[in-house]
Amino acid sequence: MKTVFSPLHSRRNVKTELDGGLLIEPHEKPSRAETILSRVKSQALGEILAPEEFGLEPVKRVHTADYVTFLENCWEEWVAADKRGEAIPTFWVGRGMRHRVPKDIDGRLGFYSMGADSSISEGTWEAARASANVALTAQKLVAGGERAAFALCRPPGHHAHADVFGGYCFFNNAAITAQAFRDQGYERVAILDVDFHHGNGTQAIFYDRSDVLTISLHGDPDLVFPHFLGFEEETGEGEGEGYNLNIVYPPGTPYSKWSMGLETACQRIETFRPEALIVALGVDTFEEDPISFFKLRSADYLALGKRIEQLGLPTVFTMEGGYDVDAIGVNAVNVMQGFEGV
Ligand code: OKP
Ligand code: MG
Ligand code: ZN
Repeated sequence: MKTVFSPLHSRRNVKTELDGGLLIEPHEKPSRAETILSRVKSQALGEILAPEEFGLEPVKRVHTADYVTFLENCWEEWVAADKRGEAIPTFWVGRGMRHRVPKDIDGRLGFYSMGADSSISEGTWEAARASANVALTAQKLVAGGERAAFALCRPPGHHAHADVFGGYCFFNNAAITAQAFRDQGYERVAILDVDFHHGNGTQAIFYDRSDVLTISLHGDPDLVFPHFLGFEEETGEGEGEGYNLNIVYPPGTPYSKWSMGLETACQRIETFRPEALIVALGVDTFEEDPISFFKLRSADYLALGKRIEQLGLPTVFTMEGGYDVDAIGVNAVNVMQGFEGV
């Protein structure tokens, strides 16, 4: 399987993440992507390609133009406003207030975000753009006849809505990939999100559509981020009714239980008969992950890859989360090797 990777991911190297009232070293750090890349090389998974430049057009098929412009200018505006730290939102639209875009950078940061865990500094824009190009290059490979491709995206994407960042995500790479397939004439596309966290952005982007099936398996949002979306009663709306599926698990879930939901997900995908599949691949379901509560083991990722392969679909894997950096390479590449039947 070919891997698409951009060294520009390292342009996202913020020093802070607001967590527990402290500014800690971010969980979503550059070594994550480098560790996965090393494992791709040491396992000789396949060729490693640099991304092509697709411009902003395919990004704006999913994200609003004003949001894209905000991200492009955010850091410069922050610096111009004489702020001394990294750009972190402090204020949000509270209940009873107006959803109106203000001029002030503090107001705009709050308007376009869902949390304060994803500081912005110089280079975040370049890295987010490169991450989308990585996904779009993998999409092009698969549309061109490859059975599957691995988009080694960083930063991740599945928490980003059409005009909202947060959860370490800026551009929704999986959604951009799905929309690219649609725009190239693929009638039905499925997104299977196996990251530990709910793919809230992906769900929201396609919630009223029946052409893109969205499925996410994740930790109960009653207990964990993103807190305000991802419950099982969310099944889609309007045309999209029945085209969103959330499968929620409690703390301590091992692969023996998690894989039952995977089976339900795979059966739903089969009845949907998509022409392409995108797997939003987080490996923060791992037993040692520092911010998650499932109990998957490294060998389970081989089984996961094998089950995905059995769907028999052209498949793009977009990298999402996984924060045990020591294990992230083995676990992510195990999915690819399970898919390839190694
Ligand atoms: C991104 B992805 C932990 C802070 C959690 C949000 C988690 C974002 C996960 N104390 N911040 O889905 O892996
Ligand atoms: Mg998920
Ligand atoms: Zn996650």
